Amino acid sequence: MLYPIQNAFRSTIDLSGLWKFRVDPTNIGEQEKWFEGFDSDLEIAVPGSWNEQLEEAGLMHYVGSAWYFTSVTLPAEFEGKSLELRVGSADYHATVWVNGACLGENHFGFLPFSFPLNNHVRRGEPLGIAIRVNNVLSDETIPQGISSEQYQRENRTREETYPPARFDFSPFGGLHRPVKIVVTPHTRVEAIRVQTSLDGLQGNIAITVETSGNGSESVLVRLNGNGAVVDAISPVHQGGARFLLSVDGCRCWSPRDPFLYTLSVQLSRGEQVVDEYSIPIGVREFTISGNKLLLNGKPVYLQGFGKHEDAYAVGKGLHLPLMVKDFQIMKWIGANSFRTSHYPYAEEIMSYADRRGILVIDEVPAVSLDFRCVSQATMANHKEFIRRLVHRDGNHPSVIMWALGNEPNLVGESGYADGRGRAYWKEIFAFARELDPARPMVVPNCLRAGIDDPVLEFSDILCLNRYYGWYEYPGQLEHGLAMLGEEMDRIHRRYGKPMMLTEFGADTIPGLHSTSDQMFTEEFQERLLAAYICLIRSKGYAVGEHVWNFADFRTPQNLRRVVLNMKGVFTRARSPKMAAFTLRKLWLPSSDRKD
Ligand code: BDP
Repeated sequence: MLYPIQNAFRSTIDLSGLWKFRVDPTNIGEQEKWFEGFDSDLEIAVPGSWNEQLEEAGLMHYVGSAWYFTSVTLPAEFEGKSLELRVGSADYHATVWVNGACLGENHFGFLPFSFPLNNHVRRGEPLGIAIRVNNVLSDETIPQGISSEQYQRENRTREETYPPARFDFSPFGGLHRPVKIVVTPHTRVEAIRVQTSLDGLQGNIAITVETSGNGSESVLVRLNGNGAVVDAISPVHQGGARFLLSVDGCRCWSPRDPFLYTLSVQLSRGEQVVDEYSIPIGVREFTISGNKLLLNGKPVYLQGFGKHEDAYAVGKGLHLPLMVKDFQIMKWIGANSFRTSHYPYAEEIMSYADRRGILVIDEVPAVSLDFRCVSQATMANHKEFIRRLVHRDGNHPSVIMWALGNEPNLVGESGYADGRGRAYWKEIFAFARELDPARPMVVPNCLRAGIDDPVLEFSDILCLNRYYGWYEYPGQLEHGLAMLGEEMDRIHRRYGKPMMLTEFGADTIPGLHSTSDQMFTEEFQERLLAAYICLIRSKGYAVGEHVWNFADFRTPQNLRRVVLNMKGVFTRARSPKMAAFTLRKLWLPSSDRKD
């Protein structure tokens, strides 16, 4: 699904702002026709989670349905155009009505979806838009949910969280990304897929264009940038066209020089151009060779963070000043990469990563799958999620690999590796590779799933999340590190692939200090991170280190968390803890440092 843009053929109306809001804990809204509009004293900012915005209205831990309503009158100039209502993301389920008519539902959180609007628009009359969002998860959804009863049944009362969740981030609800009306020609460019590779100094760009509507006859693609213009034209055949463009003396995209060419795609009928869509294209090649990751043929070592979309008041909503700040911090500290743990981030963030030259591991929110509860329906949702994500993010040069999930079998079920888990992952990896044969695929492994975890067999890079010195051997750093070093070697011997630590870290209360090793102090975090990094770098097969986490983030309530997961190197408000300065010394090459 193409990102909405504005040009001579296309337009958008951004409906970000304050919407009417009403919670519906007993699900009476549909019966009472709230989709036609409703009375409420509450307004809510879109984008944004309802939890912290409306904490005082009792919504901090709310799990259930809530309704959003706004209205807009479209200018007459849009007549004759195709109109769609596009929601950037709604977590986790949404049903959309316009002027009382149900347009449809969406069950894929963190991803955009849209519905055609034309049949509902009347000249000069307002469009009433109602969206019911529900943040309840189940065994079948991605991510999976859990209930309090389930925790009790399994006798896991000390692990129970409120609200109940299978993962360690707050299951915030709401319209988390902008809602837009997208105005395009009826005959248009529907999708563009770009894959780039290098042949010496020549950049090759394979382009697939899909069109929709009637009467388009030809597609022109033109790549422009760095003094070069390359183009090609093709008749539309079976609703699309394919191209292979080459640029000699290509200016490759890399973190040091995140250069973007502009690819414009023009659709014509006879001599008349009927639509145009332009995207920035980074030409680059990311491959694995032996125990090395190569970007444009040169070894690259990943240093950075697992992150979250999480901030005060806005919750998981897109917050552009925070996005800019986070990237400034990543550059300041010398990070070259991050993982979108544990779900796809906003499209705006992915495009910004392209422009800022940050490498991204793009993650599907199959977090902590519990294979006792995985069904065919879970698998079907998982695959559909991957399909939509590859479609959404496949053109970003910053996206160097896909994480198809995170820490399966966190519950440590003994039967997981015996065939069912393997069959599941085999199918998921094969499905994903068909969609994107070029990018490596991984799933970070957790200690509880063990060394037999089938994701280690199928991942192109062995990704480990390890907490020795914290959850295991708490406070005993030396012992923990010895265990880690031994385990890394064992896993590498067995699977023979490059390895990275996708998570390691320690909860840290800013301002807490100690002259001896003491968990939760700033010194302990600093020492743990530096010691892990030293160990990781001593392994010739290691290709990266991602600290858990970039910043403190809100979690469901449980006895392991004092409101937040405090493993951030920065606080939730983005002030640095001591470890930030140590990481900066380790990460920022002296040539890049301004001090
Ligand atoms: C890992 C999870 C991550 C948690 C982290 C932690 O992947 O989501 O936040 O542990 O406990 O297992 O801090």
